[in-house]
Amino acid sequence: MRAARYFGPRDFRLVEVERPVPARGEVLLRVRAAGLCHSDLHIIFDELGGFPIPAPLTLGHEICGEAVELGEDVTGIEIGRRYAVFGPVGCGNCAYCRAGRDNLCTGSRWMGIARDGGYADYVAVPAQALVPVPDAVPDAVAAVATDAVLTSYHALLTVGRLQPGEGVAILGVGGLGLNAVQIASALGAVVLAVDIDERKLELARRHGAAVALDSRQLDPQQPPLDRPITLVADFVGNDQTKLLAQQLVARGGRVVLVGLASVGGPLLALRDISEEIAVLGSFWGTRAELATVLDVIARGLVRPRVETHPLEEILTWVERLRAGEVESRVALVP
Ligand code: FEH
Ligand code: ZN
Ligand code: ZN
Repeated sequence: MRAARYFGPRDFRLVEVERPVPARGEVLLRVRAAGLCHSDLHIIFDELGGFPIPAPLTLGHEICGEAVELGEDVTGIEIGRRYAVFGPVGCGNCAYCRAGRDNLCTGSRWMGIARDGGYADYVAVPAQALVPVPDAVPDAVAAVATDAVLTSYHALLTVGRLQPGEGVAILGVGGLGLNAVQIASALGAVVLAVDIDERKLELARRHGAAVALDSRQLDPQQPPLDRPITLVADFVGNDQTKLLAQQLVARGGRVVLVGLASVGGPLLALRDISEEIAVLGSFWGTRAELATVLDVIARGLVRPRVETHPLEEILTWVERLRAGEVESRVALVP
């Protein structure tokens, strides 16, 4: 079968490999779509601050597939049915899994990051990672729901504790940020969208942002909403956006860091302390939240923007995403 594999920094190729055989407790999926994430770029171009990636590795951690073969002891999975894959699949036994925080599982082997992922014709997945896809949700939308929507949902609701009516700033309106704009405005927040790309800012206005501004025209001393910005979610995570987040957030507010553009970076220690700013990390989401996200999408409350392209073109789309030429989320179709 075909697989887009990482062999080491800047060595990412489409190759022929053996089709996987599902081990005990695993399911073989025929991949129907796999979303392209900025984190894949950070892996390919060695920008994760030394985070260990086992090579060779098939990347792709946003997966929708059809169950075609069951490993031993698998029950409750239907051959022929479509499933979304919960990427940070937990062990089910550690304190975090038992507390429903399986995204923090100490024993997880993240799909497409620590074990072979979905940029391939087939992928073997632990059965407990599979979430049925509602009929109303297309393959590519279900794929990106597993990260680009789930991560935004988790960051705003679970970590950010978003409240209806509060002022919320979304920094970076790419794949995740645009979903965050939709989620926050659907939940009654008043949303400021910030980016440097006018096309993305126009999309944000069309998807619920009350105000959408180029960060270079934004004066943090004159926040542009009719209310304090008490929650800021940074989906970029470079030094400039981390600083802007802490300048925008109101006294006593929350900053949620999601993007990985630069490991480390500045913190406004004095302000964070004297004005009790909560700076919070947010990672991916939980399996239970993924089921909720798919339901929210099936009911049309969030409409993720996805464009599909053949798996054969993955190297082209990696370069276009890196060049900032992708407006929505790209999903590769084998
Ligand atoms: C992927 C790899 C490492 C860290 C974070 C991520 C996110 O894209 C998962 O949503
Ligand atoms: Zn990702
Ligand atoms: Zn666990």
